[in-house]
Amino acid sequence: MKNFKVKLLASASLCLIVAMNGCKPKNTGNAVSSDAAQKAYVAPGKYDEFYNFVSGGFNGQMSVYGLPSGRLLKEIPVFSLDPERGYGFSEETKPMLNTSHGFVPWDDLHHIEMSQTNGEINGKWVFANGNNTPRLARVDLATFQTAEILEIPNSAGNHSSPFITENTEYVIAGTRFSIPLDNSNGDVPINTYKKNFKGTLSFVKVDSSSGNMSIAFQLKTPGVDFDLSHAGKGPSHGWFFFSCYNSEQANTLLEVNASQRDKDFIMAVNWKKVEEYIRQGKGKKEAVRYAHNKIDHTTHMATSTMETEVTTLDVKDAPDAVYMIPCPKSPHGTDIDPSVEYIVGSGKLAALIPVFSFTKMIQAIQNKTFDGDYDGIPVIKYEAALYGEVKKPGLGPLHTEFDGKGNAYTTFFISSEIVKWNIKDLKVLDRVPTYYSPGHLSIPGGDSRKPYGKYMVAYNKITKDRYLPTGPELAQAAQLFDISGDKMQLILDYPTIGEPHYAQSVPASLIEKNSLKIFNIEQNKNPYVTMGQNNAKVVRNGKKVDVYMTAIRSHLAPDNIEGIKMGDDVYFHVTNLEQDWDIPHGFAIKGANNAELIVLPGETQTLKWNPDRVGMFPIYCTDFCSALHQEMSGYVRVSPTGSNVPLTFSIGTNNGPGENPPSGKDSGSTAGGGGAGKARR
Ligand code: K7E
Ligand code: CUA
Repeated sequence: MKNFKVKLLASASLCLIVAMNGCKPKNTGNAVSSDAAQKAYVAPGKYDEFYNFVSGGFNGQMSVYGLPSGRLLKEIPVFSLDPERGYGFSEETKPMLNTSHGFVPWDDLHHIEMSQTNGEINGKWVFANGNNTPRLARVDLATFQTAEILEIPNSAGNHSSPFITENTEYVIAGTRFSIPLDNSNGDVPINTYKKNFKGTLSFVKVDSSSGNMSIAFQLKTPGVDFDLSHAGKGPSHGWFFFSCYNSEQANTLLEVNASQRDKDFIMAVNWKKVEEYIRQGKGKKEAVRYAHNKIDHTTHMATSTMETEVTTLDVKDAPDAVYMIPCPKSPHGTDIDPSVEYIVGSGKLAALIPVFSFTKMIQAIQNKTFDGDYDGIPVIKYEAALYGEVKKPGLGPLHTEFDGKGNAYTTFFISSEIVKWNIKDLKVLDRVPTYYSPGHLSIPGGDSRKPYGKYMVAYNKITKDRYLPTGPELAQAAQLFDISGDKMQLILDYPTIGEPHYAQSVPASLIEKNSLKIFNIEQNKNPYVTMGQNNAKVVRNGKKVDVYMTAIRSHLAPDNIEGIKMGDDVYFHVTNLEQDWDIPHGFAIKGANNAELIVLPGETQTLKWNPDRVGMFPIYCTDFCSALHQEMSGYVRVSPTGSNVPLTFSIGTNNGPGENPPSGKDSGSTAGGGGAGKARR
């Protein structure tokens, strides 16, 4: 393998010292010199220069790192349950994971894309795709929480997503798998693929102030597999480019049968024209079902609405709006340079990189320089759209990013390397090995009109022999390179959470200034909020028991509850009264078939509990919040069905006969009231 043929990264002087000491390890070329390591060093207490948002692949989440340190700052739950934060476990967040298939607690998150203004990242939201049960998510960068999830109907495997247009007009959702569409008969022989299976490209509108998503229209296409996409910007604004493979329309052993043709396609869609057709009423309203889930940041509650209609337009009814550009060998990435003139196609099995010219493509369309059609869609002659080919760049190109200085960087999965090449003359300038088999790569702003250059991260699929062994499965890993000079220089290796695919980075200043520190409790509109500890109470309504509980350092109120009975549905509505940054409280109860809650300052979260036996159940705060965090606990007594134990609740007053609380620890008064209460009916 080429992997081991590496360049010396160490500076000459350091090499000399190492050589003189005679302790040069055999694979020193793989190691990072201390000179290089300095570039990734962020001193304790100092902030990173960039936020790095990274897809988690099959963990269904998004993680946030700092660059250049590689420090993991946060994992944001998106499509998968997260017991660490109670996401998908609390009553408030359960609706986020609702779909037309019911509650789907997991997905496969491959790509993230940050909202843009004029083709530049604006730091408001970051979108993510669900690759399994087709969904789109929007994460709010003020709270670093998932704010919205939209299911995509007529789709199966939302892989070509969530790429966006230059002013975040649309987020795209292109289906990886073609299928019989939702309201056609899906109960057909699989080998009727060519007849019955269709693809769709969904254009999802984003409200510029709220960020709310809605499906504007879906384009129905021939039954190919959509892989990746990017929008034109500036002069090419109005166009979207989608790589597609399986133009053979095979339905079995795709490895062989979808690799028959020498070229597949990049589909070019003039979405402005499609918009026009939709305005003229050429679209068809179709009955479908898909979930639309949103969090309200005043109630802290998610709601799930089942939508029932979508507007579709068949490409056959959209003349002059859709074209095919031939692209060699099962194209994967389709990437557009910051000048937005060049479209880079990456054939997974190709040994060259074709670069297409937007200007030439438009001319070819005007001159009708076509090479027949694909299922009625005009196919532009390869040479007519081609700007040129990067020759012998490596094997298996996957993804390309740009540094804004006229250079492109492409990952090669098969030859395990990143190759830097010049966009204008298509000459290879430099190559570095990666350990091993990189998928995506990421340069801050590297797919926008304003790349920040400086750093590049490779996301490697295989780390064999790079780290201490951890059993049969090893972590996926990132490698950070300094790209400010002519040569790419490896400066840091770090394992990652999940299996990263795409990632994006932005200057910290863009995000930092909008970051929320607390939720204002005065604005908490949760129907079960408890405003102040004096209002803490337990209310029974038949078998339903609502516990209005507060949390503040260092007690839960009430902390003694009696009169809960077998068969009850108990809801602990915990309001965190803190108005101080970084003081969440947790809540857990023994035996709950559920997770904990983490309640952020000013927020209310609800845990549902069904007692399964008679007895005593401790409750406690799970987040080490103060010196007396271990004291932040209590008891819930469960009695048999039909027992006459009255419902009572208290904090600080429920002391045994003749026993007094120890002096100086009059919890009744620290609690600012509390006291015993009688059940309310
Ligand atoms: Cu190349 Cu799903 Cu973007 Cu992974 S995809 S690598
Ligand atoms: Cu609150 Cu620990």
